[in-house]
Amino acid sequence: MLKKSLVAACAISLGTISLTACGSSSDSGSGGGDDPITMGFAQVGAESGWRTANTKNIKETAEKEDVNLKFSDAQQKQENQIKAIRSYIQQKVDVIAFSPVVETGWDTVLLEAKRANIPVILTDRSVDTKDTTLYKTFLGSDFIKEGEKAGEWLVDNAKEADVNGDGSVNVVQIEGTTGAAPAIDRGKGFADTIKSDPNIKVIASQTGDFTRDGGKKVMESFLKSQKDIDVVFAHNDDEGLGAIEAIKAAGKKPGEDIKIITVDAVKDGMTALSKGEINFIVECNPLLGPQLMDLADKVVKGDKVPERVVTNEGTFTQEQAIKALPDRQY
Ligand code: GYE
Repeated sequence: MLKKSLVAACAISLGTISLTACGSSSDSGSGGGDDPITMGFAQVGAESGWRTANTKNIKETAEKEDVNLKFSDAQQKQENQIKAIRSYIQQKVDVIAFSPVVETGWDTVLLEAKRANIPVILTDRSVDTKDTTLYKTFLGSDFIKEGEKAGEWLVDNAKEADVNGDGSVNVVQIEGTTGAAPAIDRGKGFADTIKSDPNIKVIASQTGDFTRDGGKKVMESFLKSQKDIDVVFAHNDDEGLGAIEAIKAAGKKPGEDIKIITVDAVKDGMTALSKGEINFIVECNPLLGPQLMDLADKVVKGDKVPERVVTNEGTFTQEQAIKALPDRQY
């Protein structure tokens, strides 16, 4: 249980036992005693399996930790997220957490939160700002590394990935939401890594907005406009799953006639990988709830938190996906 005002001696850990023991006394000082923390969370949307798992995990953890969660879904629109943040400021929540749909354009609203003395935690995606005092910490994946892992697999498997056997590995890229940190950074990590093999070329790149439908439409157009596609690099599983539909509809075998690399490792993606329809997935962990609530507890108490908390992630081949799938939580 996360409580607002606890004496410093109790603020050592997030453990339920110590907090319950401390919080039950009447020494809670000013500001509402042992009221639960109120968190305003401005979510990106519900664009992907990753996002659904992330939302579910945040809601479940808030409930478990007795955090009063105000949740909003911005439907992938920055203006909706800004509105949600302003309303959390007005409601005087204890802490604001959000996953910025795009990287830029946040300074004004974050300054409003700062002036209202409401700490902000970035979760999952980062913002691009010169003023890093506008938020307390950023919890999430290293997206550049994710792009690099995708590129490394391709460099290591370039021979098999040259499906057309003409000596060049023609890659089409389905990007995430334009301007979003994971789209920018995965693209960068991938591009920088494949440079080491001059035979690997990105012949076309377009956004699929991190959705299945977007991935399908982009792939349909690539299949019409591009010759000899060997590989698809999709910035998330959902786009890759959409691409699979388009490839099948064009009479080709996904995973064989065209190799597919994606990011996330959600259940649907892992299922396609275990069937050989996707060839490699870079993991991106959506279960950020426990770490987020821990950080929220600390920033509300005024405790020091690290500027950056990076999540631990792996990668999956077909054999690894078959093994991991039965125990997969998301
Ligand atoms: O990879 C994608 C989602 O920001 C890490 O957003 C997240 C990305 C995730 O829509 O599936």
